[in-house]
Amino acid sequence: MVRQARNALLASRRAVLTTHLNADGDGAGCEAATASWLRANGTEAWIVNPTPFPDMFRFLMEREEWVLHAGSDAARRVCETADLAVVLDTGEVPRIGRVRELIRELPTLVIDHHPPGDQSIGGVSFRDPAACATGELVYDIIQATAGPWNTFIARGIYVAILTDTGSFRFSNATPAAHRIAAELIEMGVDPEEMYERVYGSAPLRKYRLLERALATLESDPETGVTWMTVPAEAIEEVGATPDDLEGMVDIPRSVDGTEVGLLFRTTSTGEVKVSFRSNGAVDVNALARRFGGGGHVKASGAVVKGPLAEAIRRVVEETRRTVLAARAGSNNQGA
Ligand SMILES: [Mn+2]
Repeated sequence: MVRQARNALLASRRAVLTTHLNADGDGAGCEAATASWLRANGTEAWIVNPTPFPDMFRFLMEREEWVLHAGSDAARRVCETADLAVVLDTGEVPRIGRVRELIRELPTLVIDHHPPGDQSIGGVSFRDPAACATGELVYDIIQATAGPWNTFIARGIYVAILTDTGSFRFSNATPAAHRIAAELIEMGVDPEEMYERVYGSAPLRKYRLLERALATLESDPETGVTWMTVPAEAIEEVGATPDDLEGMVDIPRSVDGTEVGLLFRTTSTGEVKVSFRSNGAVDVNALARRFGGGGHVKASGAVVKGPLAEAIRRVVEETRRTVLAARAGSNNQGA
């Protein structure tokens, strides 16, 4: 699979790279690294994302001009004349939004570490759910080609792995994740600098938003359900971007005694987006599915009908019931 992916990349003269909506460090880091590596190999690489390239990851780009806005004439021209589309960190059609139309006619290579869903993007695919990040797969491709490596390639892959492993704290912080990080540090990546750039600073508006959200923090100590709301007015007032909400659900989850942490916010269509985080006793994938959503056992999401107060009441109530049922189940098993 590595060889097939590498061959597809090296055969391309002009490639369009993309990733999922609201690119994270893995998506953006893989794009920055792959663009630099392809350019070093003589392929004209461009980045066209369904939502704007995140400001916080711009420092990873060797040249900012390689990033094109999906709605621009330049992006349309590049997609019309490219010979390959590379989809990174997702393999699902709905996750690439408006870019789907732009790359519809192009041969496509998917490089991803998510388990395949039911709306897979066709073409050549290099997928491995055991990889800690898509950055691990990009690393494998570049190693299989013996580089060439440069600072931008190394930093992009380092940040991809750093962010997807929660700074090497999650269960996907595998020996491979650490080994690759070690190699990249030997190539000159400065871990302290990368941490500072990614986590060490945030725009003031992010803290203003957090202040407003924290004022809504509530907890039911009996069941260990803790929830917080990001008020729509606050998002508007501070001019928050999706990056500013990143990681906020970890606050209710991290409150002492919490089994399930919930984060609520209204969407532009008036529906309510819910993020579920479990500390282990409750399967929040199953819980989110009851509201038409889903995800992983410890992290999931759903979009439910408004109004907000009613959505909170319903979801909190169902979550409480689920925690009590899980407790009863484990008590029975113990008896
Ligand atoms: Mn990822």
